[in-house]
Amino acid sequence: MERTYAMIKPDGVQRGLVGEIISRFEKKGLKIVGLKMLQIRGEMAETHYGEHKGKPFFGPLVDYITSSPVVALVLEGKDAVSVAREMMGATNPLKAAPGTIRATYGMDIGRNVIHGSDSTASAEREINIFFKPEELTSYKRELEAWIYE
Ligand code: D4T
Repeated sequence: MERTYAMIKPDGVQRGLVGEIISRFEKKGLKIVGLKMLQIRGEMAETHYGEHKGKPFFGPLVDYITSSPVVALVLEGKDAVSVAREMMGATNPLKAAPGTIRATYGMDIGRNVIHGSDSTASAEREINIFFKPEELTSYKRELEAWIYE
């Protein structure tokens, strides 16, 4: 089983999409093992988006991600990183496949509602930025046999 980091961005929270988005992950069968709301501040934003430092959209991206609370999630499941990314769709909501979260709820690349780790290495890095080890849970779901063969 793999773990991935997902984050409902400030626009998703402000627009009241938290429940609907979390519900999609739950219905898919991904297991929520970490969940919290937090306000991202400067240094944390720069650590998270460090790879984009120097790009023209970096400043607006940091302003946006720190503008209002986010909801941070750790999701567990078979191929969780790629499963969650597929559910989110392409970075630009106008290019995202129909039915994905970004295609369904987004209109602009700078307001794309959700973030998801793009590899298992990024997932580990991002989970460590946003969660302390003791904030993550490990539990058995009784319905596991109805989700996985
Ligand atoms: P995140 O990291 O938010 O899940 O997005 P992606 O992994 O899908 O895409 P990314 O890292 O390339 O971009 C990070 C973040 O920057 C915004 N962005 C990106 C933007 O505002 N303008 C741009 O031209 C690009 C490439 C959107 C997502």
